[in-house]
This record gives sequence, C-alpha cells and structure tokens, in this order.
Amino acid sequence: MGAIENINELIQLGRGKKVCEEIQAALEAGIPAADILQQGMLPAMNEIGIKFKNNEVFVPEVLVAARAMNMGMAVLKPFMTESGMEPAGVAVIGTVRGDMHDIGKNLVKMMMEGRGLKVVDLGVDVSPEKFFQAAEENRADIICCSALLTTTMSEIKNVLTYLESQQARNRYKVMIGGAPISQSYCEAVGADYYTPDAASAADVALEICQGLK
Ligand code: B12
Repeated sequence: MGAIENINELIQLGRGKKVCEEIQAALEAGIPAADILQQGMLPAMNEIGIKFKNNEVFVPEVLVAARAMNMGMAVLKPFMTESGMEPAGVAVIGTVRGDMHDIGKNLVKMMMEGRGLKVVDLGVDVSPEKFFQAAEENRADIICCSALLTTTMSEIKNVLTYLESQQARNRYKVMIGGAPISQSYCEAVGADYYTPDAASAADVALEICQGLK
C-alpha cells in the first residue's frame, strides 16, 4: 500500500498517532503536503461520511476519525503556511451556533493563514454576538461562518441579522461555507461570498483584503 493510501486508511481507523507518524514519513520522503491532504486525508473523511450515511460506522468511529484528521492537519500545518509576513488582512472564523463540526473550518483557517491572513478562530458553536464581538475587537475584514448541518444553516441568517441590528453589516464581508451551503443559499440569505472548498475560500479572502472584491 502506498503512503497516501495508508494515511487514508489510518484516518478512517482513527489511529491519530500513527497518522502523524506516517504523514511525517511521507513529508520526509518528499511527498508534497498538498498531495497528502487532497489525495489521502480529504477522501478519508469523505469515505467515512459515506459509511456513516450507510450505517456502516457510527458517531464514535466518526469522532475518532475526525480527531485523527485534526491531529494530522496539525502536522501538515507548518508546511502549508507562510510566516513572518505582515498579515494581508484579518478574518474571524467559527462554526455556527449548535454545530460542532470543525474539520472544514480548520482547513479554511489553515489555507487562509497560508495566504498571509491573520485568522482568529472562535471554535465551534459560535453565537452571532460572539462573531460580531470578535470581529470588532480584532478589526476584522471578513467574518467566516461554517455550517455542516441543515438544521444549523439558518444560524448564518441570524449572524447577518445580528450584524444589521448593530449597524455593522457593511463593515464586514461575510463568507459562508460547509457541505449543505450553496451559492444560491448565499444569495438567498444575503451573505457576500460562498466557496465550495478551503483553497478557493483563501483565494477569495485574499482578494477581499486586497480590495479586489
Ligand atoms: C466528521 C463528522 C462528524 C463529527 C465531527 C467531528 C469534528 N471535529 O468536526 C461528529 C461525530 C462529532 C459528528 C456529529 C454529528 N453529525 Co456529522 N458528519 C461528519 C462527516 C462524516 C464529515 C464532515 C467533515 O469533516 N468533512 C470534511 C471537511 C473537510 O469538509 P467540510 O466540512 O464540508 O468543509 C469543506 C467545505 O465545505 C468548505 N468549508 C467548510 N466550512 C467553510 C466555511 C467557509 C467560510 C467557507 C468559505 C468554506 C467552508 O471548505 C472545507 C474544505 O474544503 C459528515 C459527512 C460529510 N460528508 O460531510 C457528517 C455530517 C455532516 N454529520 C451529520 C450528522 C447528522 C451529525 C449528527 C447530528 C449525528 C448525530 N446523530 O449525533 C451530529 C451533530 C453534532 C453537532 N451538533 O454538530 C450529517 C448532516 C446531515 C444534515 N443534512 O444535516 C452528515 C452530512 C452525515 C450524513 N450524511 O448523514 N459528525
């Protein structure tokens, strides 16, 4: 089995320590960090998602796989981000209230940092008030909301409504994403930008901070 397939399988098995060792070995063998992520790690979470849907695995298995994924991402992080530069801009990011999924959000954060942005991570289960407060305190350019559940997508609308109630809606660009989110949903709730993946999220964020959007 190749190194990338091996990492995929170990993530699905939730073997976090081993995942970190194998990622380290793959990096030392010259495999690019982006290939490890895109060809090994992301498909692993996708496959776990399909198995979960088909009742082949259950929440505990998904949880250990997610933990292994996050541990592996921490090993990759130094290889995907640049450092020592003035931040190109500031984003606050969080998973919306009621939602505990953080892998996608962590990836968006990592990619944005890789493009030179300062990213303030508010974690999961973030209320509209907290998004607003953090954006004000950090003089953010962008507020990024991640939602993974159809039942929590509506929290994005609540964030936008709260910003309006504080007369702050036009101070920030609001970017949204997560598996159930789409461009049409973005337009329907009046958010500024939707992107389907972390790499394009980082591109758009950089363009916003450069005044190109
Ligand atoms: C891992 C996982 C979990 C883990 C989460 C652990 C963690 N630390 O994140 C655990 C076990 C805790 C979990 C719990 C639950 N889960 Co869950 N989970 C998943 C799973 C398998 C993978 C999600 C994931 O990490 N994907 C990988 C990442 C990289 O992808 P992503 O999040 O989509 O992010 C990418 C893009 O969307 C985008 N993006 C993400 N955020 C943002 C933000 C911005 C601003 C932008 C621009 C882009 C962007 O960029 C990312 C990278 O490219 C999905 C299945 C799936 N295929 O999505 C189900 C899934 C999301 N879960 C589901 C369900 C039902 C649940 C539970 C309700 C189960 C239960 N009965 O308890 C609970 C809810 C808990 C809660 N309140 O949040 C359903 C949701 C169904 C629905 N229609 O709402 C799914 C779709 C599974 C299914 N097919 O049934 N889950």
